Amino acid sequence: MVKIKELLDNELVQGSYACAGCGGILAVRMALKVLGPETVIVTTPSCLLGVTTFYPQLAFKVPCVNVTFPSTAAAISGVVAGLRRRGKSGVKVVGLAGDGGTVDIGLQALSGAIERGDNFIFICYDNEAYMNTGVQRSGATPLGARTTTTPVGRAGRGENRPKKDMLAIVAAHNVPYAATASIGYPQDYLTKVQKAMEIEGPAYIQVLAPCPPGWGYSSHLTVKLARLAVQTGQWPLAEYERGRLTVKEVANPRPLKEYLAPQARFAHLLASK
Ligand SMILES: Cc1ncc(C[n+]2csc(CCOP(=O)(O)OP(=O)(O)O)c2C)c(N)n1
Ligand code: SF4
Repeated sequence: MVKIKELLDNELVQGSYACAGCGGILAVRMALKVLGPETVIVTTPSCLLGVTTFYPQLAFKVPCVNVTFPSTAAAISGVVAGLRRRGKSGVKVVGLAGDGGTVDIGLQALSGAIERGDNFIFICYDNEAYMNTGVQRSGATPLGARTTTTPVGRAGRGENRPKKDMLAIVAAHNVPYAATASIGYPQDYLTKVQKAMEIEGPAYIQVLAPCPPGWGYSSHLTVKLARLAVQTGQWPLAEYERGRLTVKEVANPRPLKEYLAPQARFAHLLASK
């Protein structure tokens, strides 16, 4: 179990242009406190890339390679091979991508890299839409959510497909380690990052990362919503290890309405007809 007090107190990502209350940047900031300076980041077009790499500034204090959407995990394999060739052991290569760059556009390359058994961690910060380009739905958008491409009106009532089960897709590759996490439960999340670090081979973590403008809520609610998602059963905390899936039980689930009500993307589901 990671002890929060023992984490790095210096920041390895600092001075980004993320919105106030961005769950994605929190997910990355927290993970880097466990990963430490011996890390090479590979990122893809996303809010994360947009807010951390404003030339000539770079918010990361570790090396960071920016690649195209579909090639993230292929580039990860390349960096892993390059480090091996140069005899640099002990450096972890970590892919960071939004849900669009993971469950949709980056899926093929990720599948290949996992299948090859390369030694890397892939962290998907899941804000449940393509936020950087204006809140378009992705394969990770939950059923019923309003996005700019799943509007609410005469033509539809928000997203009409269930969220893609990415953990099951990754687990089907017989990956050594995969997990879901939430930025609302830092100790659980960071313990999972620590476990992923200790794996010699591919590891995947999908962390729920609320987005105030994309979900339509006030920025001070980010952590609360990340907790409510778990407490209402919307976001199970799961781990797939050595072929076994475990899901943390929610003792007394809270009413789903508590999670939905603060978010404009679900307003139509609660509106009286
Ligand atoms: C192949 C390709 N398609 C589309 C784009 C345009 N684009 C850049 S960032 C982005 C959204 C990324 O969404 P996601 O991966 O979910 O990350 P987020 O912005 O939500 O952090 C899109 C569609 C692109 N750069 N490359
Ligand atoms: S739009 Fe959302 S994901 Fe993008 S920087 Fe702002 S809060 Fe973060």
